Amino acid sequence: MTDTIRIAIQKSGRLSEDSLKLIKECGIRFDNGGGKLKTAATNFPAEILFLRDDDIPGYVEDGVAHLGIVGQNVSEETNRTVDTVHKLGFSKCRLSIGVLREQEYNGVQDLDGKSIATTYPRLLGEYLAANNVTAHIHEISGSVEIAPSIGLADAVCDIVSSGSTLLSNGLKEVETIFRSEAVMIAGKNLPAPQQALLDQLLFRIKSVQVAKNNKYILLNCPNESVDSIIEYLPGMRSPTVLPLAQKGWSSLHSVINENDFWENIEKIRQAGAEGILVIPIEKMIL
Ligand code: PRT
Ligand code: ZN
Repeated sequence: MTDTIRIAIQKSGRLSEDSLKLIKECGIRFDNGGGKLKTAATNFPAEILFLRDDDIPGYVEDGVAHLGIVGQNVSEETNRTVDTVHKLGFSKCRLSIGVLREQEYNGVQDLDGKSIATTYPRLLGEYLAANNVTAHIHEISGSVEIAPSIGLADAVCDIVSSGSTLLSNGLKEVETIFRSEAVMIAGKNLPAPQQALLDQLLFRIKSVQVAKNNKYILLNCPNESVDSIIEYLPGMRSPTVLPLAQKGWSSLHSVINENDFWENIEKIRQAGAEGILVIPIEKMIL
């Protein structure tokens, strides 16, 4: 099937659920039961491959998969020749350096001559070189946070999300070297049919993302308040204004951005709006 697009996602781990959710929100249906390694979509020319996240950039580079969903941390560390085509906004985390809490720390130069345990030797090496620090990079494959307390290394360089793992291992976060989120990666020079399918997918992903950042809003207001309320609710082209059965009143329908929501809702109420309903939007095509 040369006109099928193969999408690699993490089989099981922190990226799996959101990756599957995104594909489903794009209207692509498939059966992922039974711990399969590969499944075909039923209503879109796509195959989903379930892999370890560290292997995804390599498979995309080799063309085994056309697309992959991985953390930027993994994509950058593996340093494969792939394109990052879209940021997906989930699995946000950072790659940070931590040292024992009781250790005095005044800046990155304090790491000179120290040993740092990590599973990210490439990104750490680049960071140290950029800061003119010479430290020994101790590459280990897991349980990095325990290294200082058992005397294996002076510091760690690992993924941090809430910070509680560092805290519970007696460490403090002293440098953030990389900020990451899940991204979609694609092979270089995709064949034309797969590039066309990628374009369709990106259109759907963007519609889902825009919808998540916006809410549908309906409200009632006296006719004389309509103009001032519209200033806060410009909508897509412009809001819909319909007469209520009660004389002198209107119903106004529009879209409001999630980021402006609380600030604007207060102003809208002060301008005379009442009976305000706010509804999630599933897809939004601008
Ligand atoms: O089996 P496979 O190789 O596929 O999975 P994995 O075990 O290598 O990766 P997984 O599922 O743990 O993580 C996948 C991706 O999720 C990572 O590459 C990151 O892009 C992203 N991500 C987001 C995280 C975290 N948050 C996270 N908190 N990856 C790992 N962690 C770990 C971190 O290593 C540390 O042990 O969680 C701990 C820190 O968390 P806090 O909340 O205590 O700070
Ligand atoms: Zn992994």
